[in-house]
Formats: sequence, C-alpha cells, structure tokens
Amino acid sequence: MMNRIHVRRTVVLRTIGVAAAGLLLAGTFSACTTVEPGGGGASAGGAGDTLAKGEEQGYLSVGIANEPPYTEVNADGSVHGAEPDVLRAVLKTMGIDEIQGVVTPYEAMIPGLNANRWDVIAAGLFMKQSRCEAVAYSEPVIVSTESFGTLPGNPKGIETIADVSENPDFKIAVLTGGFEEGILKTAKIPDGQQVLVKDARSGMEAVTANRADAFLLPTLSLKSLVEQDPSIEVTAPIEDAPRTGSGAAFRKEDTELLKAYNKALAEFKKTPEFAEILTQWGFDPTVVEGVTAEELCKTEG
Ligand code: 6CS
Repeated sequence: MMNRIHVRRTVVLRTIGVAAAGLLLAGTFSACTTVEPGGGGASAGGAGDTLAKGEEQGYLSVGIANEPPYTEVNADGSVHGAEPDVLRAVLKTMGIDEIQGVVTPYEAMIPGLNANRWDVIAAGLFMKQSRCEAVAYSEPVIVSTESFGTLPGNPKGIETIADVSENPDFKIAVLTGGFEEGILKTAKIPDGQQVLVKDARSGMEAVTANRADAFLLPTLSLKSLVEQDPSIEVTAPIEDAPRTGSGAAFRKEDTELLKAYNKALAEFKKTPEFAEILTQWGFDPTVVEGVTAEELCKTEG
C-alpha cells in the first residue's frame, strides 16, 4: 500500500530488528522517544544546510506524535498518517527518499527541532502566533476542526468553548502544551478547569473515569479514538474554536529548505496523489485550497 517511513528510536533498537522493535515500540509510544545525543537525532551539519544534508544522506528525521489520522505508528515501526505521508511524497520529488520518525509529545516538538534532534516536524502541529515565531512553517497541508469527546449522550451538554467559560465547574482534559490548552488559555478559562494529559488515550480515560467532563482534541483524532473504543462520543466541530491548520515545520534558518519545499508542495498539491493521501486519512483536500500559512499564523496563542 504505502511506502514505509521507519521510526528511528535509539541506536539500540536498530540492532534488535523490526519485530522486536515493534514489540518495544508498541509498549512505550506514549513516552517521549529520546534520540541518542550525537548518534540518533538529526545528524550534524551547520545551521541552515539541512536541505544539502538531506540530499547527501538521503533522508531527513521528522518529529512525530502517534495520533491518527495526523500521524500513526504501526507495530512494525513504520510511520503513516496524513502529515508524514505528504512530507515523504513531497521530499521524494526533491530527491530525498527517506524520512526517519522520532516520536515525541507535541510540547517537545519545537524545542527538539531547534535543538537539532530532528530536522522537520510533520505531526499536525497546528499553526498559531507563538509557534510561527519559533519555527518556519510550510504552506498548510491540512485544515481541521476541534471537538469535545464526552460520555455518551453528552450529559453536561458541552458543545462550545463558551459553555466551558460559562460553567466554572466544568473540567476539560487537554494535552500538555497542545493547541487545545492554548485555546482554553486564550479564552481565559482558569487552570483549575483544565485537566492536563500526556496523550490522546489518557484524555479519553480522564473522561471515562469522570476526572474530566470532556476532552478537547481535533475532531478526526477523537473519531479515530472512538473507532478503537466507543466509550466516549464526539461532538460536532466546535463553532467558537479557532480554525486549525498545519504543514511541515522547519528551523527558521533553513530558508533554502523551506523555499524548495514550498515550491515542491505547490506542485504536489496539483496532483491526484495529494488528494488521495488526505482523503485516505479522512481529510477533505478541498478545504486547504487557498489557505495560507500567513493566515493561520494569525491564530492567537
Ligand atoms: O497542534 C497541536 O498541539 C495539536 N495537534 C494535534 C494534531 N493534536 C493535538 C495537539 O494538541
């Protein structure tokens, strides 16, 4: 079906072989995947020459999460998902055939990129002012929406951000350092109403264990969770939540790579393959048409 992008975790893993790596991976994906300093992460190379390095070594390392349909890591270590699949396809047109994934929480993606632990982020890391100041985003690949995951029947009737700010006893689970935590902060919802969780599964458990009244996450991520475990239900896209969008994120100094990538991405978006990848992961490819990074970088937070 799809080309495989191999997860590179630590040097150790490579010698164990894929099957054992798969077992190891499955057990520990929620934890931040550390990359051996100097060995595993983005290989050396001066600031701003990541394009040349990628062309030379034949791959770039990519910071990813494990939150389908944005990113999905299989037991055999291969990485899929809308964002890595588009990144890989576009880089291939630029002569860089491989991507090596490093799994990390959203809050660690930008610090890791700027610390040279990976070369690019492709995980559905949504654009907003603070992030656009810290990294150089490509033009958007995905535009998406946010929803609440609630107990069946949505007993508290939580459907909007306003519902949360008007009900101080409502508790909302959000990923630490995630875009959704930013939404609540921008809406001035007190920390006391926020239940910070480390990943999507923990967010769902916070709701089913009544530690939170709802879990705020992208609509399609919640739907993917419910496919596995229907113990929560997903509200319609939240009308008063900001529009979200994402693309590949590079270090600011990688201006050549960004320029070359945006040029190749613009061409790739005209191909049926682009629409096929997004559709396959449940995204409507027409929604991103005409949307720019400049526009999405205006999102507060
Ligand atoms: O950009 C973010 O921080 C959010 N993006 C996704 C795809 N899931 C949750 C995360 O908080």
